Amino acid sequence: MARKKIALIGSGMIGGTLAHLAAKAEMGDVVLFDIAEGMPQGKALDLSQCGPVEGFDAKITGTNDYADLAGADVVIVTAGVPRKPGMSRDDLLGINLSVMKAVGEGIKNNCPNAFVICITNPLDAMVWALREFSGLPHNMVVGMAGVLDSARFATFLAWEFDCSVKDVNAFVLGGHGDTMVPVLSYSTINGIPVKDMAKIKGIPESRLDEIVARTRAGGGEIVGLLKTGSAYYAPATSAISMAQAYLGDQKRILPCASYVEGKYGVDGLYVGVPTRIGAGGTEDVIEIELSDEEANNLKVSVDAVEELLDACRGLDASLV
Ligand code: A3D
Repeated sequence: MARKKIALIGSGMIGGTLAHLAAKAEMGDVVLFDIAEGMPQGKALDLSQCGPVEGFDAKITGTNDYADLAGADVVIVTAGVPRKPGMSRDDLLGINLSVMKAVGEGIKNNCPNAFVICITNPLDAMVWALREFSGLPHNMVVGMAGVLDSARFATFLAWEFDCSVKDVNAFVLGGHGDTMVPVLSYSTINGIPVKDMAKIKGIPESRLDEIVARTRAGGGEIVGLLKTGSAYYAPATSAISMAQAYLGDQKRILPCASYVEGKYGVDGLYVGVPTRIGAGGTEDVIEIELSDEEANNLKVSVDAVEELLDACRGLDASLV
């Protein structure tokens, strides 16, 4: 059987990390694409030379030509610009929307059968626009945010409870922005609800509120420290877990920005929801019961995504 082909559109900080992780896990051959000339080729050469040391078999190439993406099984999109301190994700809308147009057309013309994972911000609007521009079926285009946001939430909970991150199951819904909804009622420490664990440990609810707030602002905290860009290690590894779920038909239930039609009171939007990923792409959206407060928070988040889509439509008349 031929090796799978993983195409990475955008070869910057996340793109390069994705290439390393994909090659190291021998997910398939990797093609790094970027508009910057020489950069994807240089990273591909450098990464190829990790092979003998790390012992992986994967062909890694770099290109500026969309034709080299032909036949890709998975495409992960990070093309665009990241945040700098003082910027919100929404500040990236105009520039990254035009990037999504070029990328969507490149996918449509060269690898229309791929499973496409978008990471470019503002995520929920960009994944929607990418789907529109590429014309791929909705189940084959998904956004990565929830796995990362949940990982941030889980990290902070593990630190607070002084327990292994492996035992924390943390849950975040909604858009990937300051309105995201970390859901404590579905978050557990190996099955023990987080609120019960807090009582056992004598941790006040106000402390859990602080952890929720830190999770919401988790990306900005890293931007503020790095000063030159945004997080890349955890975003990359999160997208890799989604790609592996697709390639291995793993049927994993992961929080992803998926196309929601009818569930959660949402009609025709990409928003962060628990999603089953397998060989059929995003195969199912799981609608969980929410408290009134959680449902209201989700509505605020969904409204914020709607506003961004209206802004996209205002910028590009081909979007309806
Ligand atoms: P960066 O290191 O700047 O890489 C982006 C790359 O895209 C650069 O190499 C550019 O040359 C390239 N590029 C720009 N325009 C095009 C184009 N038209 N076609 C192909 N390539 C192009 O950024 P990064 O890797 O740190 O971040 C990439 C994106 O991910 C940004 O939009 C971030 O905001 C976003 N991001 C999202 C999350 C989520 O959780 C959703 C987390 C972290 C970053």
